[in-house]
Amino acid sequence: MSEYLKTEKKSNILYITIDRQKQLNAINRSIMDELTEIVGSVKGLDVKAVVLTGAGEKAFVAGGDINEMKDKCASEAKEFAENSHKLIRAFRECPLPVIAAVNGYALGGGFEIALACDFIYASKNALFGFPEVKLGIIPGFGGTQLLSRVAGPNVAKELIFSGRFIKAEEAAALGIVNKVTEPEELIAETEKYIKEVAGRGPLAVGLAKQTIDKGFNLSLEEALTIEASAFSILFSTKDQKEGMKAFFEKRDPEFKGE
Ligand code: CO8
Repeated sequence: MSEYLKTEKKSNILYITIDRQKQLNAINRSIMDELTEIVGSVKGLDVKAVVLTGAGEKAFVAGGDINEMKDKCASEAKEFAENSHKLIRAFRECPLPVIAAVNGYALGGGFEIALACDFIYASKNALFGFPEVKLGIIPGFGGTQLLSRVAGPNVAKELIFSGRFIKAEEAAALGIVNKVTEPEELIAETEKYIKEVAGRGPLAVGLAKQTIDKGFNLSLEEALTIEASAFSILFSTKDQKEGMKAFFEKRDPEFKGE
């Protein structure tokens, strides 16, 4: 494993920490590829959620490694961007909630990685932004599309055209961040949420994620068809029988993910 990625399994959660503090956790190709691989193989790990965070207080991820990008030609840059999109797909296809716990700078590729997660919890000291235009480029790791989908194209344009950084509170007001915490409470607040989800039916949680993501860019009619299909699939699971039985027996359900 890369010296810059740390993983830890703790109380049903897989923590992935990007730890390259001297460069403010800027990510290079090998970190990206490894992250894609780890998120793509969480299925067999017996965890309920994945939390992605950055080491230290200063940064979540201050972007793609500019040093690695600076001499690329156009065709290399295209391949680089397309390769980075694999990470977004891996996050979307992961059957578990993937939560970004953002501390400090989440810039460029760092903002994009956070947006690729299911949602973002951020500490008060978090700063989000797309400074790419200051480098003469645009976000290339899904940022133009992911931010538009989360906050609308007008917000995406305003932030991407200027490269302006926004604080966690402004990001929350724009619907980019789900929760803002004190810096020292970021992980505890994230864990509190995951504990709640861990008691829910895992197949239901996984299918809810898939249904929301798949339906998001379709017409309402097409999206409702996907929902009806996912809804019906769950009625052939033991978890559905257990969940409804437990309701009438006035006890907590014991879901097995079957
Ligand atoms: N890449 C490489 N090195 C970086 C990066 C980065 N993105 N960000 C910071 N560093 C390095 C600095 O060069 C510096 O190194 P050194 O100590 O050797 O000089 C060290 O980290 C500390 O940084 P600063 O001294 O600059 O710290 P400050 O507190 O003064 O400033 C900032 C903090 C404002 C975050 C500043 O470092 C900064 O502006 N960083 C660059 C931010 C940026 O432009 N990010 C976007 C990069 S482009 C991008 O992300 C496109 C993604 C494309 C897909 C990527 C797929 C892999």
